[in-house]
Amino acid sequence: MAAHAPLHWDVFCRVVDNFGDIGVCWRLAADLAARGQAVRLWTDDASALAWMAPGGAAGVQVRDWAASELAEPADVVVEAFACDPPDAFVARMARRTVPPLWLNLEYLSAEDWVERCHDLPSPQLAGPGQGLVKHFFHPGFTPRTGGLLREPGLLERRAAFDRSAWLGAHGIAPRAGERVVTLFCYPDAPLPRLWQVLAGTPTLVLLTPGAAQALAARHAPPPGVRRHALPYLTQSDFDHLLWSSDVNLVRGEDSAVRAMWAGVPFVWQLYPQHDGAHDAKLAAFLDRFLDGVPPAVATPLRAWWRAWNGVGGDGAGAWPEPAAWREVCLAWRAQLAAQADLTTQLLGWVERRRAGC
Ligand code: TRH
Repeated sequence: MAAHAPLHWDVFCRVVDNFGDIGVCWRLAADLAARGQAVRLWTDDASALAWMAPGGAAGVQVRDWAASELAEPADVVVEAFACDPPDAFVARMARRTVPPLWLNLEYLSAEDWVERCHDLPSPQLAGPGQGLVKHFFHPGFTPRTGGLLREPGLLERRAAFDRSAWLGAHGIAPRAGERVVTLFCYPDAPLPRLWQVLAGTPTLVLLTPGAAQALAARHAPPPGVRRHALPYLTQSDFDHLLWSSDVNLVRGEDSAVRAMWAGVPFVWQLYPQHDGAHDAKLAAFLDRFLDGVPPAVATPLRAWWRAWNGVGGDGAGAWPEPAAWREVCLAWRAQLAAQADLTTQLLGWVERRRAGC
């Protein structure tokens, strides 16, 4: 891992809803700090960090959003998901002799336009930041994007993981021959469809708190399918949960990326958008994920993922054969792991900009 000049970073995170905003920002802040950077994470709601990262991280200061109005800007400002840092802070940025580098960290998408928009400058022609240039930093699945968060050593830890020990330590006891499925979904997930596809194979479903447990309380599973309610886990143990399962149903953005690093069959329920934009995002991802995959796997997967996301997939039936499905996920992970991770790219981008490149 190349050494990078230790800089000061301000990461701004406004919690819109759910856990992904703070989940992504925390993961980025902790990864930067682990690489020697000093990070202030400014957020309007740090409450989820109490269970997501109860021990915090060396080098990360979690600060209240409002206090940033009086703060002196750092060397690099990361505005997550266009959350608009306070005007007073931005005005200070503009007044600095050497203005900070300013990035807008965008939401994850597999759509083609992402590659065209990644790293585009946005000169601020008016307002408190007049004269500054903000750049768009797009995470993504190809080398012409900003990549995905993947902290150093993650895949090595994954390879060394002891599933049985972790499950046992957390009071989770799959029976012999029982498939383990993790469910992390939105309230509109069509759970009866999941019960239908699980029926007939002994399965232990691990239910994350919130929507998954609420849905499973309303819809009893078929015979042979057992439910186990989980507490909120730390981000590190959430990874271990994904690594302990045979199939992961994940949602949003960050848990989907973590499911890809798990190398286990997964289904992604995208954050539902009222204008149906998640349909296009889903289609774009599936086109990349299933590119070159045999129809025996690609066809049922695409149908089922579309049905799970409520965008068609009426013919959705059984899942693909597990070993073939797992091979697709392992090949996808290998393809992603061959690309520079997001934090490495971000650090390189900052160094180039500060060197005037
Ligand atoms: O919670 P989400 O639906 O967050 C969403 C998405 O990020 C979406 O892109 C965004 O627009 C919206 O928020 C505002 O799903 P996501 O992205 O997977 O974030 C969940 C985070 O919570 C992730 O970092 C994993 C973490 N987590 C734990 O650490 N432990 C747990 O027990 C659970 C259930 C989640």
